[in-house]
Amino acid sequence: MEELDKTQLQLLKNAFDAFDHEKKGVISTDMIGTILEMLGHELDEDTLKEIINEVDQDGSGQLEFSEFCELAAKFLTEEEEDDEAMIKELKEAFRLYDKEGNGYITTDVLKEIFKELDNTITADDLDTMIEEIDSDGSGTVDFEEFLEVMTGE
Ligand SMILES: [Ca+2]
Ligand SMILES: [Ca+2]
Repeated sequence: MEELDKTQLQLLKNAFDAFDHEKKGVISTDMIGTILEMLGHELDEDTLKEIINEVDQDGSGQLEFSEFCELAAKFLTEEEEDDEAMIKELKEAFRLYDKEGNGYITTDVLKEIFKELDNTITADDLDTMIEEIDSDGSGTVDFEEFLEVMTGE
């Protein structure tokens, strides 16, 4: 199961509580079709049954909150991320590498990152890649340059 972040969890908790009218800590699987429809997923009965069987792991006919999260994760993670969310994630990734908060990553650090991602990469390949990425030849990669690499634009 994909991890949900804190904001998503909070939203799910609110949604769960809203459907759990009687505050039993469970919602009936009969609700699932309705919930998914509200989220913009119209499923035929068979698909719906399959999904319910899959998420209702203890077969109780009701979804406990953890099962509900499982269900949501299936649909939330299928959604295309919008650009804004992606840029935010990349910014966070960039910050991880830019440990001193300089606003740039040195090309040496970037080489290390590429080597970690692909240990078959040759030094020549690396140099070529870095040359392309560091388009102004400053020896450092700022966020703009980093973004271009990651989004392939
Ligand atoms: Ca259950
Ligand atoms: Ca540069």
